[in-house]
Formats: sequence, structure tokens, C-alpha cells
Amino acid sequence: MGKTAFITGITGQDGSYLAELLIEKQYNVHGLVRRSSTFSTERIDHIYSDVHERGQLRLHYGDLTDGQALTNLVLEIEPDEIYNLGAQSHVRVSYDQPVYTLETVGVGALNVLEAARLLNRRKHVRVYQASSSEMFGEVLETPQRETTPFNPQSPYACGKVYAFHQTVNYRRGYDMYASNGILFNHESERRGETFVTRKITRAAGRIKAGLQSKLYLGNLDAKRDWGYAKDYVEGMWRILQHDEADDFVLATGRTESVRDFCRLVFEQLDLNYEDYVEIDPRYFRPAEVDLLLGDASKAKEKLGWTASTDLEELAQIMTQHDFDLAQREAHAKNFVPN
Ligand code: NAP
Ligand code: G4F
Repeated sequence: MGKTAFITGITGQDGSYLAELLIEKQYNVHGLVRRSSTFSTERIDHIYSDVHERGQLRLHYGDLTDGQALTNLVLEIEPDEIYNLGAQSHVRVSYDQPVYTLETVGVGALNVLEAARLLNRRKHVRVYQASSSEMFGEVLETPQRETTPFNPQSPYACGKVYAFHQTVNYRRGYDMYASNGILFNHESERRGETFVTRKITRAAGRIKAGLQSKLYLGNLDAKRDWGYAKDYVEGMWRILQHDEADDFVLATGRTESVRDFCRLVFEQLDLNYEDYVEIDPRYFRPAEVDLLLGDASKAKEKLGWTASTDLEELAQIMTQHDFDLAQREAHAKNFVPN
């Protein structure tokens, strides 16, 4: 029988790709989903219908902030591996909802570690914590690596630093297998539409299809190290297969600005971004992270992991996907039933 994994955040971008990967690897996958008045399982519905009969994917209602229910669930499922991907993951929103963000990102991670500690008394479990390059904030060293000091710039990043240290503390204090993946930005056609890359590819596709005329953005000069989410979930899995728990940076080693990404995407649709992009100060942040650039040489050496999709390819995948989507939208809009 395959291993059992428990994924928090399974309905998100990374959770959906990770569930696919683990199912391919014959895992039994359990996922935590929040109850909401409309379904939030769009990214995993196709997996559920494919493997439903085999019972390889099971979803459970819960919330990272409800530690008691989370512990009950973990003790019932008895996973071999826990991937804690659940979070209020939007940096800009974390300024509007700082306490809630800290509850999910910080205390939520602690709830997962506590549940794992209790399970660990009767069964060995490995925990992956979704740490973030945002923890480097106003960077103190470039490129950023595992030894670079953290200097967080947002409530979200402060929560991630807290969760990072708790993960290390549980590893040391309770001799648990608990690892941090310090992941730089990774995107895809499943990226939430309010993150900047997807906002750009969605808008460019809609502009090309005649559905939209302008794209309003904030700081175009911020630079990010952007990779493809599918490559990064493979890295998460490799982190938990390593013989000992440790912390790893996953990144591409290349940084580009938001402006560069706009240019790349609009050019693929034979458009000039300067004709469509306008600045709206509402999208500026109280404090900005100006530059992220990761050094993933430890992951390459110890895990054999590298990011295999470059930025041009990533932009192409997302732009094509979102142009197709916009064309379907345009078609549906113009469809007049008999
Ligand atoms: P995402 O698409 O925003 O997904 C977040 C997931 O967390 C969703 O499934 C969401 O559920 C769930 N969630 C939110 N609040 C929750 C709560 N209180 N209890 C339980 N689940 C909750 O994020 P992502 O891009 O896949 O990122 C995955 C993780 O990696 C996050 O922890 C993020 O902070 C971290 N990270 C991401 C990146 C990146 O570039 N993508 C880089 C570094 C680290 P709903 O569907 O119900 O909203
Ligand atoms: O796409 P973003 O919102 O991603 P950000 O803030 O880098 O955070 C993402 O990556 C982190 C890893 O480093 C994750 F931990 C986190 O969960 C999330 O996945 O913004 C990227 C940059 C920022 O500098 C922002 O100021 O784009 C700039 N930007 C410019 N205009 C915008 C916009 N960002 C958004 N979301 N929307 C805009 O209109």
C-alpha cells in the first residue's frame, strides 16, 4: 500500500499540483478544505472525479485555526507526511487583515506541528512547512540563501518567520522530522487572479479578446524570482524524502521586474503593454519588498532539484491559457440562443 499524505491548502495553487503529484506516486491523499457557501474545490475537482472510485483522495472539512479539530483529524488519518500549505497567502491583504493572517499563517502552522507531535508518539510523521522568500523582506544579502537573515516587511512575512522558527524548534525540541521549504514566487495557470503575474496574463488575454481596455497595477519596479509551481511541488516532495529534516531554498536564480513580466506577456499577444497598463496607487503596499533573488544550490546538491521552467516558458504557458479562457468568455458573451 502507498504512503498517506495530509495536505492543508489542497484547494490552492500548490495544493492542487501537489495532490496530483502524490496521486501519481500512488499516495493516499487527504486534504483539508474550509466550508464555504460556494465550492472552493475547482482546482481539484478533476482529480477527485478521476480517483474517486479508488478512494485515493479524501477531503475533510476543517480550518487551520481550529487546532482541536485539526489534531483529531491528524490522529484519525495517521499520515506519513503532512504538507502545511494552507495560509492567507496574499501579502497586500495581510495589511488589511493582520490578525487573521497571523492566525492562519502563524498559529495555524503551530496547530499543525502540535497535531504532528501528538501523532509522532505512536507513529513517525514528516512535516513540510510552506515557508516563503517574503521572510527575507528588505533583503540583507543577495542572492538569498538558507543562511540569509530574515527581515520581514509585512504581517504575512512576520507570520511566516514565526512558523519557520516553530518548525525548527519542533525539530530540535521534540526530535521531530519537520522541514521548511523557503520557496520563491512560483506561478501557474492556476495562480489566484489577484497575484500580479496572473492578474497580468488574465488582463492581457481579455484585452486581446476585446473584453477589457486597461490594466491597473501598483509598483512595476519590484523584482521577483519567478518559477513554475509544478516544478516547486516536486521540490516540496523531495524535501520530505531527504534522509534528514532540513531547510531548503527553492528558486530559479533569476530576477525580473513586474514591468519586464508585463512586456513579455503583452509581446506574446503582439501588444505593447505601455498602451494598456496604468498605475493605481491603491495597489502600492505600506512597505515593499523591492528585490528577491534566490540561490537554490543547496537543493540542487542535496535533493537534485532545479527549476526546469524558465520565465519565457512560464509566461507563454500562462498567457496562452488565459487567452484561450478570454476567447471562451467572449464567445459565451456573444452567444445568442435561438
Ligand atoms: P493559495 O493558492 O492562496 O492557497 C492557499 C490555500 O490555503 C487554499 O487552499 C486556502 O483555502 C487555504 N486556506 C486559507 N486559509 C485557511 C484556513 N484558515 N484554514 C485552512 N486552509 C486555509 O496559495 P499557494 O500559492 O498555493 O501557496 C501555498 C503555500 O505556500 C501558502 O502557505 C503560501 O503562503 C506559501 N508560499 C507560496 C508561494 C508562491 O509563490 N505561491 C511562495 C512561498 C510560499 P480556500 O481555497 O478555502 O481559500
Ligand atoms: O504577485 P504578488 O502579490 O506576490 P508577492 O507579494 O511577491 O507574494 C507572493 O510570493 C511570496 C513569495 O515571495 C509568497 F510567500 C506569497 O504567498 C505570494 O504568493 O506581488 C508581486 C509584486 C509585489 O512587489 C507587488 O507590489 O508585484 C507588485 N505588484 C504591482 N502591482 C502587484 C500589483 N501585486 C499585486 N498582487 N497586484 C498588483 O496590482
